Amino acid sequence: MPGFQLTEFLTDIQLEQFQDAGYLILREQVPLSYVDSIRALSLRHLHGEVGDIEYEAELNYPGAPESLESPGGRTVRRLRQAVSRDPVFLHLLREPFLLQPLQQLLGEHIVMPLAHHNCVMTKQPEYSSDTGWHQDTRYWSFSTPELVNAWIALGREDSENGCLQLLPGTHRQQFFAEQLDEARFLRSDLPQNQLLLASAVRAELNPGDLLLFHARCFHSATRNYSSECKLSAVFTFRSAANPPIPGSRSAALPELLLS
Ligand SMILES: O=C(O)CCC(=O)C(=O)O
Repeated sequence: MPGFQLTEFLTDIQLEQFQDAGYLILREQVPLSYVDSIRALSLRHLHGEVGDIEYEAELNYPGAPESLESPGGRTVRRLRQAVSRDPVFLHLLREPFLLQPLQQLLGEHIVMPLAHHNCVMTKQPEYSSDTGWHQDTRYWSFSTPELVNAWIALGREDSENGCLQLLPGTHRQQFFAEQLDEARFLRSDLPQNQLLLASAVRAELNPGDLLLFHARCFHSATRNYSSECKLSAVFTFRSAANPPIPGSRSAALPELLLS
């Protein structure tokens, strides 16, 4: 999977890669000072179960504990509402190394909905789960599905600990209803999906690497088979010209006007 050196401005080649593949990795884009402080506070919030938390047991994906009361039931999947947890997140979100590439991808005025990815994903060694192939936009409601996710590695991410995998180009493709299950995951049992699934790429990341991916790009991840917790800070962005549909879940919370 191609990666790139520290930059604030995306080159034409990088822009083209994002348009074609629906993702881009910017290596060492986020300074380690951010990585270290977000990692430390995430571990504190994880162990103290602080703030708005999503538990693995609530989603019931393969590998997750059956209920909050069963063994491993308090395994955290996500520390939600990251920006409400510590000022470091707002500092990070206003940094040119993040905003500049987003402006090149989405337009001058960048908005971050608080209703969607605004979290630290916490994939723990025991009781974490497999997330099937999905598009984030499946339950999101905006004027257009043109949204971009920023995924910041707070540690090593690889196939052992459940790094993100993507299906390149799927942000531009149309899918038939029968290719998806009732929860709109791409059906991995279906012969007609096999060619697509064979094109999967793994986003192996090091601390401070930034993965930008289109919210329509299908992605998945396995559970964490390693002995250490995997942490990633994840945010979603839209252009000011792409507002949420009034009354929808996407419009349920305020938004940050970042540029
Ligand atoms: O790390 C994972 O399991 C994938 C998470 C994900 O894709 C999501 O929550 O939308």
